Amino acid sequence: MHPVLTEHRGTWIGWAGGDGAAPEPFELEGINIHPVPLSADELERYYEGQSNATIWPLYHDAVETPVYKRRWRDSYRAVNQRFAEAAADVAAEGATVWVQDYQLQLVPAMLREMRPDLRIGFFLHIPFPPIELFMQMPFRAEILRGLLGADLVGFQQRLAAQNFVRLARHLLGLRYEGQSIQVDGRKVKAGAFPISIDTREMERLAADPSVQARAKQIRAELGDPKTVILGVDRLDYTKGIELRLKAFRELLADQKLSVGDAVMVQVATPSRERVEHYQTLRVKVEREVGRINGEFGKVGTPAVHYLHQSVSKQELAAMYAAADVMMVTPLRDGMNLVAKEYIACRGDTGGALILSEFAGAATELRQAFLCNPHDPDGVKDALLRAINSEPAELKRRMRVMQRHLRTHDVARWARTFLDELDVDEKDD
Ligand code: GDG
Repeated sequence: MHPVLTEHRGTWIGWAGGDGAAPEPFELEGINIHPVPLSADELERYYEGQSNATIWPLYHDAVETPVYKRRWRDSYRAVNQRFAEAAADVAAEGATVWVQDYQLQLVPAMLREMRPDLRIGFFLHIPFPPIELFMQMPFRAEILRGLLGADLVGFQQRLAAQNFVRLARHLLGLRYEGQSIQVDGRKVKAGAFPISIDTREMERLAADPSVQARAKQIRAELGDPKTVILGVDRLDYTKGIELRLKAFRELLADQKLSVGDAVMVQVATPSRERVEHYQTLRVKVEREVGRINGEFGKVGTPAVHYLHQSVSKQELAAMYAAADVMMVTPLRDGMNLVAKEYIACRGDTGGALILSEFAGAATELRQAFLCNPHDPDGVKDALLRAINSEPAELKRRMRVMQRHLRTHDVARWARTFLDELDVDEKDD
């Protein structure tokens, strides 16, 4: 959101981080920052509970079982109300407010109630589930009404927007035409707005001589193998980290790959560490890494380099530039920006992207080596095809995807959404 906020001179209303009092509003790099506090109790119930142990797994096809607790729901309401009030206080007459993501789905309706003069947009960064799954949610109608408070509800994918309009009919009996829902005499539009990256900025960063030098150094430190395979994810069960490790282990066991020739680097950034699903996942991933290194590693030459830490943007760009194969294998992902960042960092040097069909990015990046992450043999096959492809073929694929990302960047994403929000107003 950073490049979007600098371009549009917006005010960012967001969680201050941590618990306790929030700092006074301040300005940073031309952006007005308006912090909103969460208490320790809200951090546990609203953020870790309702947002990340209920909504997050449910919206990601319930790949982990969602947990439903009434006290989490109450906290979600209270925090959404606080954000709505903060926006109502800050927004000028007739201003546009753009609400971001699943933690704030009640805000559009709450805000409309207080400030009917505002133009309200909502964007969901994660998938929106099909009706059958959404119907599990105990306060499903309230969430849906919350979202319908917006004038425009944006999703990463066309299918998600369709799930939403169908749900409005199914759950609330609302009429829709195309992607437009009739609500209390208003028109609420739904649409797909696939998010992207600041492509030029990422290309510039990767081309920086210090980043290029670091990329060479990383390869040397890995023992100059033929193939560097990279994974970069928040340590999250939706990202398919375990299945990627398993595919690599089986290829080593089948002797289709050998340690020394191929090495895997997995950056697993710490995330939501107090949520139980995440603690279980960490144990599983670390056990698998230990197993692979125990079975296939040699002294000084592990098969997998595992980093459970966050790295700098420069280091990340150097890793992308150093990697021959990038593995992005989520079981479900709204978009996946890592896939796009990797492509932007390749310059004209080729490289291969293995991409899950269940990532939003797969709709656009058709020249990736697409795979079904639920099929281990399919993942192994995609990895081998990527490793064994001709350099000219890899460059050709990469060039097509790079061209796409240069025009479809984050600025275009924001412009398209905000224009659509504006068009509606003129139509009214
Ligand atoms: C949600 C949706 C959607 C990761 N580790 C480090 C680091 N990162 C950066 C990556 C990338 C971002 O974090 C992760 O974005 P993703 O899109 O891959 O995934 P989520 O965090 O799940 O994001 C997703 C996205 O929202 C946007 O709408 O695409 O589907 O789930 O930018 O580079 N950055 C640094 N160090 C790290 O260790 N500096």
